[in-house]
Formats: sequence, structure tokens, C-alpha cells
Amino acid sequence: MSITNTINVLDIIKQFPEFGKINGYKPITDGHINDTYVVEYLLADGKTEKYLLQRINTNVFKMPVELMENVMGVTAHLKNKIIAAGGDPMRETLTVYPAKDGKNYVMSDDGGCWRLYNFVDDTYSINELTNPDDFRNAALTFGNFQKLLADYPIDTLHETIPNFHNTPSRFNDLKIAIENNFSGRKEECLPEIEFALAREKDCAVITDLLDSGVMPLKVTHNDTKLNNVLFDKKTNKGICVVDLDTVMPGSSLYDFGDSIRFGANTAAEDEKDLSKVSLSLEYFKAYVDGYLETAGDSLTKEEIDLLPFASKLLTFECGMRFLGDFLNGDVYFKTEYPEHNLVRARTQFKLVADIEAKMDEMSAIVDEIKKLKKI
Ligand code: GN1
Ligand code: MG
Repeated sequence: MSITNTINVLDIIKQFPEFGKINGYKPITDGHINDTYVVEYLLADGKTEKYLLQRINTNVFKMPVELMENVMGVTAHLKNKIIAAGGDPMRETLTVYPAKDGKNYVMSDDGGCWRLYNFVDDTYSINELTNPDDFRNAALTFGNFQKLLADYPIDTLHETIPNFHNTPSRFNDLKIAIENNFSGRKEECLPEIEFALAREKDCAVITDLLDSGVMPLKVTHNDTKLNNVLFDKKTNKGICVVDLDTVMPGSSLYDFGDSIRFGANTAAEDEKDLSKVSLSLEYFKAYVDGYLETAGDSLTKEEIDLLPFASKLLTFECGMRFLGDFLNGDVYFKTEYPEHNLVRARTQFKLVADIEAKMDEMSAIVDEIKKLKKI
């Protein structure tokens, strides 16, 4: 269920500029965190124009004002780069429309924080791949996003969710959730708990390398789900990276691994039939190829060699988060039915097991592409 149940959305819309007569609005249900609406206006010339209204989930993003500061900074930086490259800044990144009072957001009486973006017309997003080319295009787009932000002043970014991809900290959160067992559902997920606890030694691999300075900290997206890329309807190329709430200092491996977790899974994130869940080597290869094409130059040897491991770790981390939320009583991710988080945790862990079995093949693919691209 949406968290927006008491607020009148129209009252919020009216606090943003009047682009025309409000024709109406409707919710978009993609995404597990924020509430999103498409708002349509009728313009004076009879045409219609769409905008994207979002309520930031302040239970998850506890510092929405700082978050919006990040978004403003990052989109301004991207726009400059896009213009310099001869691109279209209204299609290749998001535009925030300030409210009538000049702020980049509107606070509602219930503590909600709302913002208005442009709606990038003639694009689509993909939830389930049907061919490796689309995934390669997504990789090009996410890799390019990282490249464009490589010289962004990293110290000015607020950490919108502290320890977001700190896997040891996520492991600890899971242990606390198991101990608290607030939902009383621990008995329903004993095999999953066992699976997770057996993998503690994997958790610190990336954070240790970052902490020791062996691996560089970069400006990363941190939520590189396939459906966070908009594809152009005409060219079918990825053109715009959306969902900028978690742009923070991080590792390139987080962005790579999270993309594989979602896109290279042969089944949906919440598939109940686990026999359908596996890692597609074909899709993995397509993503490595695209990612190295745009981000390859900026990746270190350690980063490239850890691409297969990162795919496993980010999948494991997400599985732990779903499992923890199931144990906590579904307080973080939106769910559609009581076991939804457990179903999600199971797909992630099945995928982890499959990646473990395919690790050598995945490394061979990375080596092959490295050679081809002379990296
Ligand atoms: C959430 O909102 P959405 O669906 O893009 C989550 C990601 C998870 C993802 C799992 C802020 O992303 O970290 O990987 O669900 N975002 C946040 O599908 O927690
Ligand atoms: Mg998100």
C-alpha cells in the first residue's frame, strides 16, 4: 500500500508552478521505496505535458533536504557535461522544478517531502530483459553516468543512507533482526538464516579494500536496477539514469554488482519458483562488455578482477536486507503480500548459490573481454 493515504496529492501539486490546467495524476507503482505520480497538465495551446511528482520516503531517507541538495548538485553537474558533449540536458538527466516558494521540495503536514521532476517523454524502462543488447545498453548508460561524475566533488555529497552498501554492517543488521525477531516469523526462514550466517567471511572484502585505500572511493549511483535507466523509444539506447537518491561515495563494484543482481537474474526478483532463478552468463557477458566500454578506463585492476565477486556480494547483501525486513515485520520495503520479502530473499540467495557455482566461468568472461578491449 502507498504511504500517501491521508495527504491530498492535488494540494501538493498546487504548491509547484502552474504549468497549465491540472488534467489529473496517476500513481506509478515501480520501485520499493518512494511514491511516484505522473501529473498531466493541459497547456494553453491545447497540448498536454507530463511531470513526475515523488514523495520521498522519509522513513528510509531521513535527511530529505540534504538528499535534494545532492540531487541538485549532481543533476547540475550532469547537465553541464551533457551540454558540452552536444547532448540534450532535458532528456539525458532529470530536471527538478522548485516549488512556488523557491524551495526544491514541498513538505507536507504529515512530514512527507515531495519534489517535482520533468517527465522524459518517448522513453521506456525495462523490468525484465528479453535480449542481451538491452542489458549492454544499460551498462553503457550506467558506466557513462559514473564517468560523467568522476570529477564531481565527492566531499560535498551527503550520505543519504549511512552504510548503504556496507555489507558487514548489513550482516550485523541481519543478526540483530534475527535476535529481535519482531515479526515472530523466524521459524519460517531458518534455512535462509543459515545460508546468510554461513557467508560472513565474504562481507568485508570490498569495504576492506576501500578502507585500506587499495580501491578508490567514487561517486556512484548505488541503486543500479535495470529499471533505473530510461531507454529512448526511437533508438532503444539507454539515455537517462534516474533514481538519484542514493548517489553517494561508493565503489564502482556496488554499481556493477547491483546491476547484475537484478538484470542477469533469469527470473524476477520476487519469483516464487526458484527453479527459474539463475545467473545468465550471456547477460553477464553483455553487461561486462558495456560497462568496460564506458567505465573501463577508470577501473583499477582490482576492481575489474572483482566484478564476478561483486555480483555475488551485492546479491547477497540485498538478500540479507529482504530477509532482515521480513524478520522486522516489513517496515522498509513496500510489500504486496505477507511473505513478499521472504520470497525476494529466497530468489537472491538462490542467485548467490548459482553465482558461486559459476564464478570461474564469470572470471573467464571478464578475462576474455579484458583481452578483447586491451584493458
Ligand atoms: C530499492 O526503490 P528501488 O526499487 O529502486 C532499494 C535498493 C534495493 C532495491 C531492491 C533506497 O530500490 O537498495 O536494491 O529496492 N532502495 C533503497 O529491489 O533502499
Ligand atoms: Mg530507488
